[in-house]
Amino acid sequence: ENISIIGFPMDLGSGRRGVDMGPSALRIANLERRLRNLGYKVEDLGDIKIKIMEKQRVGDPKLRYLNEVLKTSLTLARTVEKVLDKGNFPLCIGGDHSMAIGTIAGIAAHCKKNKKSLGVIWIDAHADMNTHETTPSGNIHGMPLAASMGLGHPSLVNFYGIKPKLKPEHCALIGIRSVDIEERKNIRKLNPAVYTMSDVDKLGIHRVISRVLKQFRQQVDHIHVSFDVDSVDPSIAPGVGTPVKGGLNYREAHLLMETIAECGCMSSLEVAEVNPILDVHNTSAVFAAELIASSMGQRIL
Ligand code: DIR
Ligand code: MN
Ligand code: MN
Ligand code: MN
Repeated sequence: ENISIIGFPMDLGSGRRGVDMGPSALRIANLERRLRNLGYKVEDLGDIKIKIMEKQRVGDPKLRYLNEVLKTSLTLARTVEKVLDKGNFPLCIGGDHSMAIGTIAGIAAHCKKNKKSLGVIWIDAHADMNTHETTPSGNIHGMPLAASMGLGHPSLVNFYGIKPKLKPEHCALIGIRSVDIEERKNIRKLNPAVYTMSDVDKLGIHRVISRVLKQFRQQVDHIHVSFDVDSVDPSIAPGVGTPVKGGLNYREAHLLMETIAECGCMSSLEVAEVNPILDVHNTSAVFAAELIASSMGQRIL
């Protein structure tokens, strides 16, 4: 199998600077070599061009940097769609989580052409289900999941001409522990499966992911995993856009990804929110690269 790496050095969607260096940090953590060692053919398509914040206008304070987010997401969506159309596995590395707008759009377009149904496993401390009406920050990285399911600003919801891109019953969130008050209403309205950290504590991560995979294997043809590295506890991964206490521990995170690999049913992956500025010796990117390897089949024995 061939993997195509796509870098998306975006920080316009988040409140803190530095996640634009995520793709570099992951490459420096030897992402490509780790995947080659697993037997894959890997091509790195490089980074999608994004204008620096200093050259941008904020615009609407409830949809900060919307124009540049839309413009660059279009290039990302086209690239992802092309990679899937030629039969390769897209591995998108970010960048803040607004990248999911483009990634999911490209996947949805590929699925539509090929009459496949799409499922998304969203692993994150946050639900990313705000809209311009509920956001407390105006940061677009808090909105991509709601937008993909058809809720939010028309420019995001109608993006790439597919609406909705994802059905809520084909979406599962795992690791959630920080949800804004108004955002809760959006979650209730759309009603995807949500496994909070409390659920992970009670059920165990293996039971949680097994349940999701069992359902998705029966109901969808393409499983996309959207992994926000802040799902992991900041004691292990401090270099993330928005650290939140009480996340997945080292083995929970690996077991989660190993179980996804065992299923053999993941068709695309994106890894978001690595922020080397907040990191210590690139440990979070190294950890993220290890997790990617686990999800692609790296085993202890
Ligand atoms: C918060 C933080 N819910 C917001 N969101 C995210 O600004 O909408 N942080 N995604 O990673
Ligand atoms: Mn996120
Ligand atoms: Mn997050
Ligand atoms: Mn269905």
